Formats: sequence, structure tokens, C-alpha cells
Amino acid sequence: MKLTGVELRRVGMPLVAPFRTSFGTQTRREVLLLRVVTDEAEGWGECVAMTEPLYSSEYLGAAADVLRTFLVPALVTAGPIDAHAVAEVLEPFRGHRMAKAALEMAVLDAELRAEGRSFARELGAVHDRVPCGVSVGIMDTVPALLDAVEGYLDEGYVRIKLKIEPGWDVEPVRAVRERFGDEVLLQVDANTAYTLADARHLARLDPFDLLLIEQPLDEEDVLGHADLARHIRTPVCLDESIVSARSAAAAIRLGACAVVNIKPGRVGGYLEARRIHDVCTAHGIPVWCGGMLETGLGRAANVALAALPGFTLPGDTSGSARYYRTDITDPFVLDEGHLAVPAGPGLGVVPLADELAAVTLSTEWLAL
Ligand code: OSB
Ligand code: MG
Repeated sequence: MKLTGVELRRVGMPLVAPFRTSFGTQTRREVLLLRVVTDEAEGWGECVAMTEPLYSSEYLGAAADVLRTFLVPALVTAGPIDAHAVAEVLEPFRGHRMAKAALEMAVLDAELRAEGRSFARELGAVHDRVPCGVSVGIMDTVPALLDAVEGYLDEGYVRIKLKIEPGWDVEPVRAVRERFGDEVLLQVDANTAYTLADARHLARLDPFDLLLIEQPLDEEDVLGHADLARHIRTPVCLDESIVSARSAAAAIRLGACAVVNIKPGRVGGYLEARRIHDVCTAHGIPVWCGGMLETGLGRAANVALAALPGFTLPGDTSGSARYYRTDITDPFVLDEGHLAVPAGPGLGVVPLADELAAVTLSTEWLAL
């Protein structure tokens, strides 16, 4: 395939409700989309970087810059493109995994569309639908949280994840357990808000039979997670710390995680995400698919990934309506707590022209 054009497009979409985590409150999502045009087909990529470097060091403006200045030019220089060679071409550039992931996703989408194959088939999906969890933000009050959780359970979500931070942890978890019972699959996500000095406090979550606690400590504190795991009964799951199959293998060997959250953007793409799945499966470590408030484009690919055999826990693969009143693709809608895995060529979804135009903030054609 020959690359003939790359478009960067910034879109801005309001969230249906504010989403508060230990690192900040989001009321809207700005997303960088990539459209690659080749001599055979077009492909779409979604960059999961947020506008500010609060979840990770990456942010939207930097992703656009590194794509325009280094990544796309390197791909053009490399000659005919092949999705499985993109990561190798981009490898000399340090970091910027979310930007690299978006470019690889777009090339892979173009390639698969040209060949009439789906992401699900390419990645090795074994299910045609996946069970869905939902990530519930920090709320001002426990009653407000219980209302939100009740709404999601009524919609059919099969797993609840509560965002936690110091001052909003044991009480909300206790309240959700008391109100909705022990059968609800429940887990928490701290987004690095604690330190090892909080180990005894975090052990107070032990009685609530949580599926896992996600990323309690700093992204770089892999050893700390291994130490913490010896002080609490709740299984430790890593998100921010896992940036590659290599880092996943190291974290597993250190005993730093019993579960892994796989986010393709964070690890440089869907192909590396599959390698992490393979490493974890080989070690008997369950994985689940994380989310980054994706539009329907990223959501389609995530749902395909979540259909691989090692994804034995429900992911943050919510329906479009969890975040957006109007998605830029046909919306993903829950059916009995599940989403159908797209089966069409490539992502199996395309942006709807009117919806996309309505949320577009800017577009830029890169000079190739
Ligand atoms: O830590 O998993 C996270 C959203 C943005 C950044 C980080 C995280 C999240 C979520 C929501 O928890 C995931 C989703 O529903 O898309
Ligand atoms: Mg997380």
C-alpha cells in the first residue's frame, strides 16, 4: 500500500455528565483523529491522549506535533506501508505511544478494509459479543453515587468500577456493597492516588471482595505494587505502569500485578496490545480492555480486542451513551450487558459525515 495523504482532525464532544477521577474532572472530550489515505483504501485512527498530561505524560497537542513532525514523515520515507511494520519504523522515536498507536490503527484499518478483513479476525477474536463494565466517576455524595450505579445496573452493565482517591474509597465501596449486594462484580481504580504508606488503609477494602484494585501507586512504582500486593487481599491490577509487552512481563515476574488492564493507546497500538494479551495469558494473568472515553472508532477496535480469549474479565467497553449523547459513528448500544463485536472490514464502522462535521474543531492535511 502506498500512503497518499494523512489528515489530522481535532474533534470536541461534550460528555453527558462530568467525569471525575483522582487526576481531575472532565466535562468534554477533545480527541485527535487521523485519516490515512492510501492507493487502496482509507483508514481511521483515534489518539487516546487527553488535552492535558494528567493521566499520562502524553497530551493531544504533543501527539499532533510528534505525528506531524516525526512519525508521519518517517512512515512516508520508509516506502510502501504495511501495518505490521509501522511500529518498527516508528521505534527510533522514544515514547509517544498514544500517537504511534493512532497511526498504526489508521494504517491497519486501511489495510484490513482493502483486504476485506475485520479487526476482530485480524487480532484473533473468539467471541462475537463481549460483556461490558462501566467506570463510575468520583461523586460529591454517596447518595449521588448510588443513584449513578443503580442507573448503570438497570442499563445492564455487568461490572461496576468505582474511581477512588484518598477520602473517597472505603465508604463508597461499603455503600455500593450494602445497597446492591455481594453478587455485583465490583472493582476500584485509584489512578496512582496512593503511596505504599497507605497499605494498611487499602487493606480496609479487603472485606468487600473486590475483583481488583487498579493502579493504586505511581506509574513508575512497579516494585511498590509488588510490596503492596503482600499487604492486601484485593488483587492488584496495573494500568498506567504497563506500557509494553516487556513491561508487562517484568511486572508479572516481580509479582506486581495479578491482573492487567490493556489499553491499546497506552502501549503503542493494537498489535502490541495483543502481545500483552499473549504474555499475560501465558502466565495465567487475566486481562481486560480498558477505555479512554473513545469515540465509536476507538470503541469498535477495543470491542474487537476484548473478544480475544484471555480477556476473561469485563472491560470498560461501555456503550456510546455512557459518555456521549451523539457519537460520531453509529452508536454502540448495550444488549443484555453486551456489545456486539463489529464484523465488517477494518473497524467495521465509519464516521457519519454530519456528526463528524458537527464536532470538528480543526482539520489539517499533512504535507507528505
Ligand atoms: O484509568 O482507566 C482509567 C478514563 C480516562 C483515563 C483513564 C481511565 C479512564 C477510565 C474510563 O477509567 C474508561 C472508559 O470508560 O473509557
Ligand atoms: Mg485505570
